[in-house]
Parts: sequence; structure tokens; C-alpha cells
Amino acid sequence: MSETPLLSSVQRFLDSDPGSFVDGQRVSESGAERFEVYNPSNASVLTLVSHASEALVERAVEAAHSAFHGSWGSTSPYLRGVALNRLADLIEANAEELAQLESLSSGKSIHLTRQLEVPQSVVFLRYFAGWATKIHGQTMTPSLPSFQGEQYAAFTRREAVGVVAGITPWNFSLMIGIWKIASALTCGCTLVLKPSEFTPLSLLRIAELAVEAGIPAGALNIVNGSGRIGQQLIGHKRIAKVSFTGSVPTGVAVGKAAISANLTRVTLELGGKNPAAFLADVDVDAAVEGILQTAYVHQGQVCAAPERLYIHRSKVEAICAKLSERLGAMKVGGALDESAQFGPLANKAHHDKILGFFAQANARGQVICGGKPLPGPGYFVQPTLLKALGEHDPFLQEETFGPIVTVLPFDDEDELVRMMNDSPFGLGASVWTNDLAKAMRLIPRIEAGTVWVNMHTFLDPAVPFGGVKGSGIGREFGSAFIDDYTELKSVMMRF
Ligand code: TXE
Repeated sequence: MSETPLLSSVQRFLDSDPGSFVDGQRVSESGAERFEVYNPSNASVLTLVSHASEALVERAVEAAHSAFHGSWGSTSPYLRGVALNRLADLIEANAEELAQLESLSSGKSIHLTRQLEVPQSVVFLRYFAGWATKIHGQTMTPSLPSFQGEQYAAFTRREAVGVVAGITPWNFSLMIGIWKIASALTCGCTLVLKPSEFTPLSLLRIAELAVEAGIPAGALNIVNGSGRIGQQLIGHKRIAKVSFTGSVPTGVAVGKAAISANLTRVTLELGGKNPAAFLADVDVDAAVEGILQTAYVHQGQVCAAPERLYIHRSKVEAICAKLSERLGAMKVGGALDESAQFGPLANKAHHDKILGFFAQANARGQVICGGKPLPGPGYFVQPTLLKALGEHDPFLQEETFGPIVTVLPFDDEDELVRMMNDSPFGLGASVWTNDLAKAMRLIPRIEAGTVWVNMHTFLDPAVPFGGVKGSGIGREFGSAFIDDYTELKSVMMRF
């Protein structure tokens, strides 16, 4: 085992009585309720964080409202882009500190935070920063009749919606937080962000860096605590838009609350039960490598990860045998253990949930490999492969959000499409084949927000991301985000 030594700045941060970040400053209210943040690698308490009071949340919304109508609202698009690029530079300069903070509370491998989450956050920020100067309306020529020579002109403006409430989950708290921060600030909106109570640390540090980058006080506020803060934000009359990423039941509640609060705009990025289809021509080794890279990364706690594998009957046995061998050989260890290939689940509640799935799978005799907890004190379990008992197996329906992947053979394309689409979800799907014609025929038939070919889960800032069916409403990234964070104003003129 080679454990990453903790940076002194990380230890100082943990010891610094973390709370919230409001109007350009860290705030830990005296006498506030404090909640424990755990290290899932050893189940110990990392630090105590002050739960933001209702009054502090109110201050955060007021600060964001003032910045929207003042400092940030009057910052030119070019300077908004400059500030976001500076924030990207500062994230790069503080990359190891951010990676450690994120890994410690989420259980995510330090390799993944160092090589993916932190650098990709930078890539996303810079991509969004480039859009700041490219948000525009259109001109049009009205067809109104002219009786006395009068003429008409019309144009549209894209105007920032106002104060955004961002609500984020625990799986990629830094990167998902950056997506919301970048989308809102690029468009000229301001933001009050509530991170998951399991991972409240890394975004606090981002807020400090934002001030250093020249983003004015109040434009980005972080309020830490439980879901009730989310409810307060959604119901607030000054919140113009809610952007939520998390579980389906909470997302549905958030959507309903936003609509009934003030017909508040809402985007929801919810769960998935994402299918991956391996056609008859796939290479077994490449298929296994692909499954390992995408289904088990961060212990399967990735909303777009494949949880259902439909494998052509001719390849099922070979792929399952090889995959089981590789899964069984994975080195399990804590988030900061640089030699580990597979880490802990993110929290105790989620660990308990996954053990419940294991109990069901074992009782029904579905386990091909794994299916057991591993000795603690951290929240470790075995990476698991299950065989489905028919196409209506519950393991092909319910999202586990863990390292549990279920396999079913298929024989022909029509059957494959029917089974892939037999789901309340539609976030992502993949097709693995070298037969381009087959892939191109399948793509339009698959009900999903994203279809990958010979890859899965990878996200890019230039490519819109979001779900169909029960996986959500709205799209992040590309230029699609602009529609969600701005309002279209029409202007008509007679002259
Ligand atoms: O998610 P929630 P939780 C799944 C995963 C996990 C389960 C529960 O299966 O085991 O969801 O995780 C805030 N109004 N996913 O409880 O509840 C909450 O504080 C407003 C999948 O962490 O969705 C947090 O900041 N906000 C998912 C955020 O919502 C509320 C990623 C997400 O919490 C709220 C994470 C309320 N009433 C978990 N209640 C994915 N698919 O990406 C809670 N929150």
C-alpha cells in the first residue's frame, strides 16, 4: 500500500471549522448545528461542518440577487470569460489540494480526482468561458402590413434568468458543481449552490478561489447542509432557476416544488439504468476493458455508467469469464491508496443499500462474481457481476448506483432494441461493434439522451448531456445550456 501523504493545506482546511461561503466570505455561524463528514475509506469523522441556518441561506440569496443586479450583472461578457479562465488557472495551481479534499470525503480514487475530475473541471470551465462572448439573439423582419410607409424591425435578446439555485450530489461533487457554476456565471446569472451533505468540502475551496480569480462577492455562494436547504432555495421568490443533479425521487420532488413555487424553471439530471450492447463481432478483450473502464469506475457510482449489459449470445460466456477473472483480481483499497484499483462506496447509507441488493441477488442465485461485503472499517464491497433471470429481471430495471452489473444474452437486433428500451430511464446507452452500418442503424432506435459507440460514460463540454424519459429534463454543455440559463426577450420596433 502506498498512501498519498495529506497536504498540510488539506489538514488546515479540515481543521478550519468549515461552514458555508456567502457574499465573498467563509461563514461558520456560532451556535450552528454541526454535521459530521465521514471518510468512507475508514468510516472515521473527517471534520464537522456548520449547517447553514435559514437566515444564512436568506443572506446568500440576497447577496446573489445584489450581485446579479450589480457587480456581476454589469461585468461585460469578455470580462466574465476572463474571470472564469482565471478560476480555471487557480484550480490547476491548487489541483492536488482539491483532489485530496474531493477524494477524502467521497471515497473516490486519488487517481480519478487527479487525472479526471480536477483536470476535466478545468477543461469544462475554459470551454464555458469561451461562450460568454458568444451568447446572442437573432434579428428578424416582421411581415406586418405597412399603410403609411411605416416599417418594422425585430430582434431577440438572450438575457440571464437571474439567481440560480444549484443542488448537487456526492458522486462527482467538484465537477458537477463546476458545471453549474460555469453555466450560470457564463450567462451572467449568479448562483447559490448547495452541495451534498456527504461531500461539502471541495466546493467551499472553489468559492475561495473564485474570489481570488476576481469573481465578485455574492456571485457564487455555497450553503452547506441537508436537503431542507434545497427546499428553502427552491421555494424562494428570488430564485429564477433550479438546476438539480441527483436521485430520481428527490428530483421529482424538486421539480414539483419548483413549478409550484413560482413556475420556476428547473433542469433535472437524474439517474439511469444505462444499457451497453455488445454485438457479435466484438473483441472479447476490448469489451472487457471497456466494461472495466466504465461500469466499475468510482465503484459504479456514476449516473451514466452501464448497469445492464446485453451481450450477443455467442460472446456471453467468454466476456463473463474474462470479466469475472479481472474483477476478482482487482486490488481494493482506500481513496488515497495509490495502489488500489477499487475503493469504498461513498457513504454508509449507500453501502447498506448495496448490501440489500447483494442479499436479493444471492437469494435468487444470480451472482456470477462478487456479491459480498469486504472487511471494514470503510464501506467496501466486491465488484459484482450478475446474470439476469429473463428480460424482466428487477436487476435490469432498478438503478443500483453501485458496482453491480447485470448481463443478459440477446440473439437479434430487434430483440436487443426492445430490451434496451424497456426501462423507465433514458440517460445513456452504448453499442460496441466494428460494424458501422449496424451501429448507425441502431442509434436512432435507442431511447437515450446520449448514445456512445465503442465507448461509454465519457462526457465532453462540447457535447450536450442529459436524459430522456425518467432520466431528467434539460441539457447541460454544448450550446444547449444557454437556453436554460437565459430568457429570450423579443423586441419589435416601428420606424
Ligand atoms: O441523493 P439525493 P442522496 C442515488 C443513489 C443514492 C441515492 C440517494 O442511488 O443511493 O440517490 O443519494 C439534496 N429538496 N444518487 O440522498 O437525495 C441533497 O441534500 C431539495 C444518484 O445523496 O438525490 C443533495 O444535495 N434538495 C445520483 C442532493 O439533493 C434535496 C447521484 C442529491 O440528493 C432534497 C447521487 C429536497 N427535498 C445519488 N432532499 C445520480 N444519478 O447522479 C435532498 N436534497
